[in-house]
Amino acid sequence: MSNYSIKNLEEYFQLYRKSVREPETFWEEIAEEHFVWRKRWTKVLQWDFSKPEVTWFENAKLNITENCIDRHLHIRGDKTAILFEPNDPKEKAQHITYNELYSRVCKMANVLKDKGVKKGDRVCIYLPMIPELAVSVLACARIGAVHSVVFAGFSAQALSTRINDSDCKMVITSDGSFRGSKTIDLKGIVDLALEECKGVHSVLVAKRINSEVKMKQGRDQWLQPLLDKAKATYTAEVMDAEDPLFILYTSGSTGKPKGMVHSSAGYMVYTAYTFKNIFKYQENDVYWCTADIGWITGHSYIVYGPLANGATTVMFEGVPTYPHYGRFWQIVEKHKVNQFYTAPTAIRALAKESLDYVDKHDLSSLKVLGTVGEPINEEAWHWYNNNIGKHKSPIVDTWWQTETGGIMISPIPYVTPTTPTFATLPFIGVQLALMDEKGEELKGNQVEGRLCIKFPWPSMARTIWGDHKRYFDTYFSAYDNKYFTGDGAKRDAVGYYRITGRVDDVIIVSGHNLGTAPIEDAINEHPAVAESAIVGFPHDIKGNALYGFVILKEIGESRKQENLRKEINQQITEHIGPIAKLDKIQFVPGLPKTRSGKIMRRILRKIASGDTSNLGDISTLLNPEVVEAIIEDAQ
Ligand code: 6R9
Repeated sequence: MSNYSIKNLEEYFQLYRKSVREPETFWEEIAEEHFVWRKRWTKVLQWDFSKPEVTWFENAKLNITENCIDRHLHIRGDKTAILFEPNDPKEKAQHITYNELYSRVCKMANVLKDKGVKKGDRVCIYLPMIPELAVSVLACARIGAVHSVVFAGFSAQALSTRINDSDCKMVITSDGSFRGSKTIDLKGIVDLALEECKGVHSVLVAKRINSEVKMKQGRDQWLQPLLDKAKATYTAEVMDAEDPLFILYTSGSTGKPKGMVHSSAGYMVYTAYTFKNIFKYQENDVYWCTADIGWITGHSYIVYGPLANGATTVMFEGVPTYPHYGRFWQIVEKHKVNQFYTAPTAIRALAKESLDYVDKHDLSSLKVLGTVGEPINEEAWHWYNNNIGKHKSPIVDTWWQTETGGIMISPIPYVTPTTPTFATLPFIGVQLALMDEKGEELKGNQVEGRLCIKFPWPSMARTIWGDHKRYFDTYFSAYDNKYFTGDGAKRDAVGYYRITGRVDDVIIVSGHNLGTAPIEDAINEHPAVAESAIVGFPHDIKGNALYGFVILKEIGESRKQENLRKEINQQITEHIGPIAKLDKIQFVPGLPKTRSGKIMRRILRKIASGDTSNLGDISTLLNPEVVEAIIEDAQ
């Protein structure tokens, strides 16, 4: 058991050294002692980053749901696996035990099988944060189908692109969703999306908001009656270690979203091991991650990591601000939450409000606090530490990505001394490198560069669905034999890492990754628009907000321009979703470009953040005169 739970700093360093010196032995021991396998592996690791090809636990057989559910039944069958807290505090919470989860997942698995879903088929899940979402994910895994969860805030167009990219046969959705005081017509969005998706033969619809929806004959069916008739047992499909478990889309610097493909065995081992140590989960703790399962954080640290450890994991349907700013703290008190994991943007939004919302609640159950998704600023860190953790719950600032599958840099609570805004040390097995502009690795401390990873870890994505070349080009071509993260980082005097932010064209808004290219594509489709460029600028709550510089085909009068601003945001909402709306739109006569025609975003970023004092050398621009004009008019 010892390697599975890290007790002090010395042990961390010892294990870290072992994981670097003998990575195969290290991971083999973890895999052997803490998981159930149908068949043992023949080789722990094979890798070649020049292709890139990575295989963990080659030839092993397993089913992740046997590890997340079945093996717990005889020891903790009556323990709550999923604690569902609805959007409306007046609606009762649901405690779904491991026994119940088993039968719900098996019933769902039988429904999927009956509808013709086979091992390897892709199933799109477009559901709000209701138990059916976790159940559908696990049911896919149980029958060996590859789930592709699409966050239920994405538009019809974003949904259809994702469905078509991975050729999904089926969509699981609901009539609608509750979000704070609003309801969202999810089924309507699916109907619209499916006009573009010829490969989808069936749609299963969970009932959540009891709205009137149109059901297309021969394609759409209500889920519940099918579940009622289904058998409550299902023998798990035997999967190969490297069989894809799921696809999850993430934004890229260029147009199309990237369908990151995750494996079965490596993903399971790494998410379970990180969960146990980074949240210091103890039997009977109640753990709550506020993310949505539509993002990687929800996959790894609401569903798979916690359940593989037999944990009680809270699933919250609502938003932090409804019906009031104390909703999170009310839930912590109500369910006596021990580990609480959220995003800096939520902390900043709540920190703006009166402390009464916090102080009304007993938060003494909390033992560990976590953050993820973007760099946490010092002020938010202290607010979290003072008012939520009361200086007694360590904050784990966890850095990782959709691509990494699990947490890569983080303190270990009660083990690693924390420093505000530092994600601190690499997790066991994670070999980081900082690279300079010339492509050399920066050795020693007190250096800053581009963050890379130079050795495989079990939960790394294996490819981009349908485009292995893009996988290589995006992550493995910048530096020989290294995975490039897209982030910049500093290593301080004691070897702690601080993430400085993206160095590519991805902008993180409220913790959501947004690529500039798809937003620009959406804007450019407006008939009045000639060209556009999006940059991020600092925002108190969202971390970054979006600033659009737009060239119109004709400069109209200002009233018309106001309407255009609305239409442009409407266009973005339709193409991507409301999360990508622009905070500011400036109509400009031109965009600063290099002689090779590349937009100089560096200059636009400075203008957007109001810092025009030092724009650097603009003499190399094709059109330096537009810079003056843009500055004059900047908002
Ligand atoms: C898990 C997740 C990944 C990008 C990543 C980085 C940023 C995430 C962070 C952080 C600073 C942290 N990021 N955690 N930056 N400190 N603790 O968020 O995955 O949605 O793919 O985003 O988020 O820029 O590259 P994903």
